[in-house]
Amino acid sequence: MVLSPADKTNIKAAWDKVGAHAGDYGAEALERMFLSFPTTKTYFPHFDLSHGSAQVKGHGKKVGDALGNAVAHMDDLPGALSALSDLHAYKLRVDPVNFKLLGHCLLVTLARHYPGDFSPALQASLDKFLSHVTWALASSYR
Ligand code: HNI
Repeated sequence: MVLSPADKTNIKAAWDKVGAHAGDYGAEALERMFLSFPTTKTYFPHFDLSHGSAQVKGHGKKVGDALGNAVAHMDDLPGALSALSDLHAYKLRVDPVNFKLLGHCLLVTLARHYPGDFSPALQASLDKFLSHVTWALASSYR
């Protein structure tokens, strides 16, 4: 499964719209993940996970920025995400099944904020992109 030129155009255009909201949407996706998939909370025992928490907002910004960096390096996601993959695999020891859950919550978040743009084609491109991000993040586990 490769990202086609059309996928790349769709993803770049969507991320341009996200712009300065990346941190907010990252935090919203995290909150959705913690509520819908409560086992994910076990990785954040040191966080205040309540609605509006400054820690979740701060972490949302880190996740949002990492995704922005991934969009900017779509042709080399394993390279762009290798340090993060090492961190999640060796230090944080996050089970990679969880990456899919956050990816799903990111999709829902974008669909909610951009209902007019969120065509089936855009969903498919973003879903592919997030699968590639997930795959790259999981590469240090192999
Ligand atoms: Ni993740 C830290 C990016 C999925 C648990 N994570 C980070 C950091 C980034 C990041 C960036 C900060 C690194 C640093 O400080 O150098 N994480 C991402 C991305 C995804 C992802 C792009 C998927 C799209 N992480 C997940 C998932 C979990 C997860 C699914 C667990 C359910 N991440 C963590 C934990 C930390 C973390 C735990 C450390 C948090 C802290 O500050 O203590």
